[in-house]
Amino acid sequence: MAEAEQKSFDQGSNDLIEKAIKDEANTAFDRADTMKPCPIGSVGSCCKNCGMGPCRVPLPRGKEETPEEKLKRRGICGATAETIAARNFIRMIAGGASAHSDHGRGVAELFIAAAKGEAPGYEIRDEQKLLQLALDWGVEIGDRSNSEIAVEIGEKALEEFGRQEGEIITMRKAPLKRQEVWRTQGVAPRGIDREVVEIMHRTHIGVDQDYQNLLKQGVRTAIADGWGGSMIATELQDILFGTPAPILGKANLGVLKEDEVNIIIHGHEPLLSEMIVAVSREPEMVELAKSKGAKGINLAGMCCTANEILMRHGVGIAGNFLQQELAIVTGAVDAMVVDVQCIFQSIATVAECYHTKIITTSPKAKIPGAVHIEFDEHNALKSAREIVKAAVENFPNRKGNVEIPDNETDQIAGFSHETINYLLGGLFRSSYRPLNDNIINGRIRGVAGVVGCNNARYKHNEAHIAMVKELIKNDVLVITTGCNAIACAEAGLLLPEAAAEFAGEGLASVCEAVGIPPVLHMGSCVDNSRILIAATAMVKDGGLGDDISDLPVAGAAPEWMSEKAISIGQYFVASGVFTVFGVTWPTLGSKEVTDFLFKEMEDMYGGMWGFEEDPIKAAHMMIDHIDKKRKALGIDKARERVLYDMEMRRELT
Ligand code: BF8
Repeated sequence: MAEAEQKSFDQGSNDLIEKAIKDEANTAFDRADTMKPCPIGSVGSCCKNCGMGPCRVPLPRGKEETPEEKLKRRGICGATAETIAARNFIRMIAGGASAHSDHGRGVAELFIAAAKGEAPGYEIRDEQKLLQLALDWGVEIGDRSNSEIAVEIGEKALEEFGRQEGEIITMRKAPLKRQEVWRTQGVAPRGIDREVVEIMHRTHIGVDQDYQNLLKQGVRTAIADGWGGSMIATELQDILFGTPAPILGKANLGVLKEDEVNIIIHGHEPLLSEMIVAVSREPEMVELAKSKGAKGINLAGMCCTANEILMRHGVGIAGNFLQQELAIVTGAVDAMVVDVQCIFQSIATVAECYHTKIITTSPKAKIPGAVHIEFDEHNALKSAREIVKAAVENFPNRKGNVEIPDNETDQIAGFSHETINYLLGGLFRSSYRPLNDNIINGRIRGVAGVVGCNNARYKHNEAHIAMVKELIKNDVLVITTGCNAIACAEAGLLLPEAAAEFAGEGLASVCEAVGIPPVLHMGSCVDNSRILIAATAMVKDGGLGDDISDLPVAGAAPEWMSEKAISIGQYFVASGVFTVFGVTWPTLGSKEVTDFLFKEMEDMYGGMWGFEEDPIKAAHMMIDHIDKKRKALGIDKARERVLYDMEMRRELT
């Protein structure tokens, strides 16, 4: 492949794209060449919410539109381009928020079953976090057992999803000033189920026709995701499976092993994958693998499930979103086990060219051509054993066309909010004080949350890596989740040594003193709630204003593609964070809607959206914003460090 034609930043992936062509396995990289995006739908100018359409209302090309022409540019029902773009945008939020929150609901259900002793194999692993959550949610501790407390917490969590009135209790985690902003703007959310249904109602034909009012409901729903459904998922997962702490792991397709049974766990919910990790280490399973001619069982993760099992068990990551088909193309994957979200339907057809078994496990997500072994939370170990056995028995069926790239990297992950707190402040005085101090003294310019997907419209991982390198070079500490975290791992940025090589002098000096990488892996996409909690902790520690919108921070998703990314971006913005997306922007068909999101939201929420395809320019938009916030805080000028002698001290008194 000539360099100009390379579809991935990663050479091993490019080699596999070529192998796929030779093996006649059709991948997303091929389909992105032949399937061009619709220029009308991609900018939000197509409405298909009723049977009279789809109605298309594209901006006229190459000429200024007259007011009369604009008046006529409407759908059959009279909906304007603004209404249509806003409707499409908030339906994306509804989709993304639902995905995160339904994940959270599944965790809550398992949490209750585990607390009642009805889900063998699961137990409360983080007692301290359980008790903390009990205090936060007003659940009595007294002399009750952990199980009793956990049942009440689980039931309270489930109630939150359907809360009909008032505000979700989890939003109380936000700084007080932020909560007041939401109340003043009328976006303090009720339960996610109610908010999502209201989006679907308002965007039905003939209901809400005011784009600002539509966008307001989008904001309210996104807050119910980030500060609600996603946050509940993260909190309960930590209690059940353990709060992540720094852990060494490997990344990229090179984690696959030619002489072992390779099982890839792909998707998002760690409920079953936790059990698969346990079962794959059972001596009987390892013996079974040996009896089939393999040296052992090698587990690897893909997408956000990868982040979950890496953070808690150090299981290697085979890749991110655009590498899922390529893993199969290695010819070495004996089973790919999937649950929900970000799973290509085409993995089943790519698998037909090799020997890989695709195993679906969720009743919510089946794929024709895949084997379905349903996850039963009351009998999870049985499901996990059946799955691992199926993979092991498939090992002898390999077709001999195995090619595993030599591109494995090391990484350190597991930077939960609790870990950062401890690493910076120590066990007895855990705090964000050293981070705030280093921001105030200018060694660290600010903090950026860089997250999100890969997008087949863009060279795989290139924007992620370019943006993150530019930020750390300019002394911005990066915190990351999702597929960005995996891209950073593959580029070697999640190692303490990366600070000396890629970070600016100030950031590097802090990373070296504390022993952390310049890019901190905080988990999967639902764990973006950890970023909200970290930002709140920075506010609470003092010296950087009294709301998240005062902090010198910014957010980005340079290769986004999913509706979840839009929901995440919207709750970052609603929390007061300037957030830049790359690749494409879904409301460009309406100048009014785009201006509202990019400019007017700042007056309302202190945060706003931005769009820039070039990752370096986007990084500088973030840096400029960080500098603007530093100036407003009065910390924009480096303060001279003066060593006082006795005489100067006497003068002071
Ligand atoms: O939830 S970053 S491609 S894997 S949507 Fe999907 Fe995007 Fe990856 Fe995780 Ni998040």
